[in-house]
Amino acid sequence: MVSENESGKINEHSKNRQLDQYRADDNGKKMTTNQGLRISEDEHSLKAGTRGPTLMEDFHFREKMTHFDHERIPERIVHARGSGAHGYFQVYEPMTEFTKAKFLQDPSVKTPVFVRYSTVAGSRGSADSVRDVRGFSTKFYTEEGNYDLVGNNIPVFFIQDAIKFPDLIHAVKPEPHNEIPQAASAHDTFWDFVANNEETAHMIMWHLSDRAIPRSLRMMEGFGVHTFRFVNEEGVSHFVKFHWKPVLGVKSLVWDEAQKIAGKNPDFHRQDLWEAIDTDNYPEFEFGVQLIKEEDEFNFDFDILDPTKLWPEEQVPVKIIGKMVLNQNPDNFFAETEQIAFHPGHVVPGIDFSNDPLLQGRLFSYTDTQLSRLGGPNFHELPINRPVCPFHNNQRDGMHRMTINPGPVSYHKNSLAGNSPVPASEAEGGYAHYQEKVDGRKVRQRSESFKDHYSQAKLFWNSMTEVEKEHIIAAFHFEVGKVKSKDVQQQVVEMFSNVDLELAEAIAKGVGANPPSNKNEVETELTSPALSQELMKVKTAATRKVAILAADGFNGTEVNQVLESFKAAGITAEIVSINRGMITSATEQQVEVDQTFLTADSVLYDAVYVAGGQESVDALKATKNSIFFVNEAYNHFKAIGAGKEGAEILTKAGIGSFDPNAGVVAIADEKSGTAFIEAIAKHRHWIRA
Ligand code: HDD
Repeated sequence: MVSENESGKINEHSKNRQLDQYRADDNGKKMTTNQGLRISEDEHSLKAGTRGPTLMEDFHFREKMTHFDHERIPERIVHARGSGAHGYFQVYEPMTEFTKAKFLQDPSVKTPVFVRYSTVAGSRGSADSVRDVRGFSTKFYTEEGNYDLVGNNIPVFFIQDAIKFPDLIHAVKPEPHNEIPQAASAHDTFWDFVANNEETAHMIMWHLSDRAIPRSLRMMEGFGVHTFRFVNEEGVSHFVKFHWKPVLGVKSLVWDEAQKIAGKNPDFHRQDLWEAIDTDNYPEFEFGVQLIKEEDEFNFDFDILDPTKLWPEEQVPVKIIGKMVLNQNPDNFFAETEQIAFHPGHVVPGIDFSNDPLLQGRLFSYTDTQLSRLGGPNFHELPINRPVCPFHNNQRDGMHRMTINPGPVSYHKNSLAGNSPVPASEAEGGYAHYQEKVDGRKVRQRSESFKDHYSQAKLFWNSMTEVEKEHIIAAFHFEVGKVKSKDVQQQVVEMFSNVDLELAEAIAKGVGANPPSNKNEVETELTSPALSQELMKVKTAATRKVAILAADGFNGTEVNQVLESFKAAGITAEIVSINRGMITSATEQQVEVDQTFLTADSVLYDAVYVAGGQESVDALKATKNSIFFVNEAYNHFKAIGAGKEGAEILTKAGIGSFDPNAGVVAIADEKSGTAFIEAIAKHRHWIRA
């Protein structure tokens, strides 16, 4: 069993059918050892007498214990914390003009995919909502082999050359002497690295922006980061950058909320992804490409091979070419999400590399890391990693080999097996590297064209709205404020004065450093509105989660009406009350409480609605928790709705008056329900600030 389908026809179900061959259903079965021997007793080890020593011959105990002792594998050196899902990808129109990649030709074909999202710095068990870059890796199981797009939710990177990657990661990971702090960049070694490696400037602007604290894995963009190549049947190449655009728009948490979520629900993003798929609210991402003709390579004021640079969308538009739908949760976290092995070098004909020195280094690192993580060279045979098309070569043996290759021949060329397996011609789908002409001396140097580290950092800064700028400054205050070394703090201030003097002065003020002495601020008024998530048009309340605060005596008619309008808008709601169990409305309608003020918290919801009904409001008013709940949601700029009597709780929570423009909506009739949903769709109401 090497492949799912020797005929090469792949559809949306191909991977699932292949995985079916490996799925084991233990339900209703008798327990056995791994050798298939039925076990009669699983709670007592074999002893010499009931109070005597355990015997060596207890093979069942030994097998069970040995397996348990070896259940862990090394976590990923980066991106250890991750969550995955199955789905499919479909192209909108044939991309024949640009690439011969088969999965980008036929709009009727659904190519199976597995996506793994991740944070970078934290350990496997760290919290989801930390400030960090998010990994966004997609494995396309195509008829021509697996294609891996191993990207992030930020379009640029910290460094320009892969040789610096170990240094970057050593600096950001917990400090080695005391293993502090977990999953955080707010510490001395990271900021020391930043201040001494100016190429980080642009990425740091993104890292300190709201992009690094996404509301949901379903609400962030994805980027291939590097410049890749598309190559068509005629051998014509275009430079290409890849984009994922979330159908729900790009939304973020606020920092105070993100930190609290890390304690209240460390699995916040993982659970959100799982529940969305479980309730058929399938996450969707449109796939986009930016294309640059080969002859235009040098027509930009940045080097297109430099991974610390993006291609402004206003200059090089994003062409939307397809859509990915994630519609199936994994069956087993370890077997699928943990064992999946991505590699930017897993390409298909029609997709090739550029000379970006970061990408070139990645092409070595990914297979190498799987060898220690997955224990040998046969990790491609693990069910989640197997292509759904056939694979044949002369590679043999090694740890955990599963394929049985009959016959004596395992070498090329040969005559005994008719010289098979035989390399395929290009016409037969054989991968041929793009024949780029390269010419140069062997040097350990960076191109002069990589040396402008500040123009695009400034472009990003210029493109932010006021509130986004405030968040970036606050993030600098937090991150650099946690740095103990005054010297490093001052270096950071000096470095960012190259980006923007006002920004650097603001950083200095907040962290108690001296104003910048360096006045080399880069001069550019350029903006790229596409970089601002606040300016993005997608505004929908679909799949958002609202807390309904209610107790006995709530206004049932009003709550029913609100729930109806929520349903129509695709919003989910939970009743939060003082105790679990049932509560009864003023008109004797019973509803079940989902959460109490102890099990829930406002940070876990997108909006709060305080149900009307005097008795209910009086009961809620008597608990400080409900007041805090509403106050906190308000301070996190979330939509607040309240029935007539609910207004009393708002007043107690320090909210002046109803004001739909500030997202505080009185729920009185159907129209006000619509206003509340619009307020939720706006996501946050910065006007309150
Ligand atoms: Fe990497 C994992 C993304 C630069 C070396 N990387 C990893 C994952 C993502 C990225 C999303 C997690 C994959 C998964 O879910 O299993 N990495 C990036 C991006 C980069 C980048 C977008 C820059 C544009 N990475 C990068 C460099 C190197 C590595 C320069 C080393 C030369 N990355 C690795 C790794 C990992 C990895 C050590 C750890 C686990 C793994 O590969 O499978 O090899």
